[in-house]
Formats: sequence, structure tokens, C-alpha cells
Amino acid sequence: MADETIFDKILRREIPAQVVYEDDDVLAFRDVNPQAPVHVLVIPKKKVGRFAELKSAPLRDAGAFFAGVARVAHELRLEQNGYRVVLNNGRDGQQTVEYLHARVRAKTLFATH
Ligand code: DGP
Repeated sequence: MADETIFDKILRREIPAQVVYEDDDVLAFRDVNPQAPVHVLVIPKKKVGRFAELKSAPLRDAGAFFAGVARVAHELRLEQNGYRVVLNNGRDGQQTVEYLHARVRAKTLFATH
């Protein structure tokens, strides 16, 4: 079991975050340090510490996560102009929070939230 992280607390609503989308599989919230007009983090509700762990995770979990990331981009109306999905893994991948998270970034702000 991975150590408790700030994202566990955001998921449990123990600390505040600007949630932009949520469903059974994922929670999406604005990055506290945005690098683009749209910069949200998407985490799986079923915890995974880092991307590398997906190699032995049930395919359903990996699929649910990536489908959830795509739903977030859809809900934020980013599909027409496009967006970037970034995953950091481990120290040299500059992952600082040990809870799998995809960054969804876009240059153009279409979000209505
Ligand atoms: P990484 O470096 O890949 O582990 O990304 C962590 C990101 O999480 C980083 O861009 C900043 C963001 N972040 C860290 N703490 C918080 C927080 O408490 N709230 C929110 N919304 N974002 C956070």
C-alpha cells in the first residue's frame, strides 16, 4: 500500500481542491500550480501509486483510468482544439506526488467550470 498523499486527502475531501469533473472511476481537479490555461490533474479513484504499477494491474483498472481522462477532456470541451496528456513516473520522471495522476493541458480555455 502506497503512502498517504495529498491526493488521497483531496479525494476524501479532507483538503479543498477545485474539482472540475468526477465519476465512478476518476476525480479531476485544477492543478495548484497551472502551467497552461487549462491544467487539470486526473486521478483514479482506485488508487495506483505510479504509472509503472499499471503493468501488473487489472486491465480494467488501466482502461477505466484512461477512459476517465478522455471523459475529462470531453467535459472540458477540449476535443476540438486538442490537448496534451502527461504522466510523470518516479523520481527521474519528476513525479512528486506518489499517486498516479494524468495532467491534461490545453492552450485554449474552453472550460465552463
Ligand atoms: P508531479 O510533480 O507529477 O507529481 O505533479 C504533482 C502536481 O500536483 C503538481 O503540478 C502540483 C500539483 N499539486 C501538488 N499539491 C497539490 C494540491 O494540494 N492541490 C492541487 N490542486 N494540486 C497540487
